[in-house]
Amino acid sequence: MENMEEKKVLFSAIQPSGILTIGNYLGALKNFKKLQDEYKSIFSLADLHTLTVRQVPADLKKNTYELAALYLACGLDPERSVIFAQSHVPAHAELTWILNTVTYPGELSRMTQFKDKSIKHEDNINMALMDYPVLMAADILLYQTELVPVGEDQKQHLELSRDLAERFNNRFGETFKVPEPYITPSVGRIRSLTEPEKKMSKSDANENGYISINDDKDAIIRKFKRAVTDSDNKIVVSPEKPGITNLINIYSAFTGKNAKETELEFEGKLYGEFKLKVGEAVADVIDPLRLEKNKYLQDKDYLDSVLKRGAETAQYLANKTLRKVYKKVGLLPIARG
Ligand code: LTN
Repeated sequence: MENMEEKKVLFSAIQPSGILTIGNYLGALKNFKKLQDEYKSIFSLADLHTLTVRQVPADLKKNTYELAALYLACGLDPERSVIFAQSHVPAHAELTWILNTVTYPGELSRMTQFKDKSIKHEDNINMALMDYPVLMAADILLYQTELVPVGEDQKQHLELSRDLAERFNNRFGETFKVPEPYITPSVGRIRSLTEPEKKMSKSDANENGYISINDDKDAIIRKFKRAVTDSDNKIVVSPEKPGITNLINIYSAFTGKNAKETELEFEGKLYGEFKLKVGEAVADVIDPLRLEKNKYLQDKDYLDSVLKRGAETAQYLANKTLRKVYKKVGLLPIARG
């Protein structure tokens, strides 16, 4: 951690809410290792966020280990990054309470994700679901974070984090750094393999629509073989060819070639051959990743020890900010001695 002082603080988190797709991989996990080199990086498992929709407790537990193992398989190094479970650091819930005192219900009920999830989970529209963005602001602000890698779907939440930081600072004096979005290199939206008009999603009822991190090589290749295309045989990016465009984007993202190079490489080739090549390119990355993750998963004691160590560092950093906040708002410190 040489020159730690000069590096900016970067915070990111993923929810342990089940299957991750190659969309999640490309949008977040793939960049983690590089971010770890360039920033003072903090990577959390956002388990408290996951509770905002109904969970089977045993599954949540399993998914949390899965995600921790996946972080490590992606190359995150507990010696260099802070890797921890959100619920292990009480300051996240504590700062959420304070931030709630400067948050208006209107700004939360207007959030796109809240509205979407309220439709999807209409039998369980709970207060925590609405408060989700405030918990996220607490995650970020506790570490005096400067940079937050965000995809399109979380931009609105980061904007709220910035508003809350500024509002608190204005009311109580300079306390929080105001975080900036870190624009992740765009991979283009990864779409469903069966309905390319839709985003690739793990909640898709049709398993052939998405590639999960847990798919093995055979499953990956089979799903790409079945991917929906169209009836002419041109491998080019075009709004009229959402299926082929999606496959080109996926191939580009996994091989590092751009769309033009990909088009040239497959000029005059048949769809069948192209689909196989896309499947192989994806499997070349995802298969080793899955095996590595499963190796980590076999050693729960090691995973526990990584999370324990991360929680200790995170608690130390978070409590520094929380103490400042409590003092600013006028809460009594605990008497010493
Ligand atoms: N809401 C995010 C996960 C998340 C997060 C964060 C991301 C929770 N806390 C703080 C960045 C910073 C998601 O579901 N993608």
